[in-house]
Amino acid sequence: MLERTLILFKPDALQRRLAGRILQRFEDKGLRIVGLKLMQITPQLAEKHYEAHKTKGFYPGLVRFMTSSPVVALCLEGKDVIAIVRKLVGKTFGPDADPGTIRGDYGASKSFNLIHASDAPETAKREMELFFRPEELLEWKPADFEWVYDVKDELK
Ligand code: 3AN
Repeated sequence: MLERTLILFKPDALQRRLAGRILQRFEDKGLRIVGLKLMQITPQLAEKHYEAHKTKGFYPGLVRFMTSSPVVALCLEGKDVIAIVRKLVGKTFGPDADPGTIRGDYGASKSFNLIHASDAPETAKREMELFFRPEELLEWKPADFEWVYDVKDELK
């Protein structure tokens, strides 16, 4: 089934001019951009987004980091896109992440880890609603769609 996921290129990704290279990886995989924007996250939005980590020691620093300079918010669509994107992103901490993953190739830090990606359908829905208005997410079909997927078998 086609699903959607929310991705953020964190402030370190933009400060290090890695946005283009990171986006390229998702396009190369055959995933479809359905929403994309540069934005400055407010403390309120960062706090809401990371609500689940409110009691953790790293939470205040995480909110400070996420609001320190602009981020890119990206919504991607594809079959099983949530799991695929998590694999492309890699383990949470740069030093642990495997080579070939985004964090593994570009990240050396535990707190500056370049990118966020939703981890389940419920969180993807919640996060997409936090970062995008419905009209900012577009329905469209890339010209190569039938070559990215064996449509008759995979998207029944
Ligand atoms: P992921 O982003 O891989 O889903 P989570 O959900 O465990 O990781 O953590 C959310 C975010 O909190 C991470 N992306 C990371 O930026 C931050 N974080 C998690 N653990 C730590 C930590 N021990 N120190 C600093 N930041 C952390």
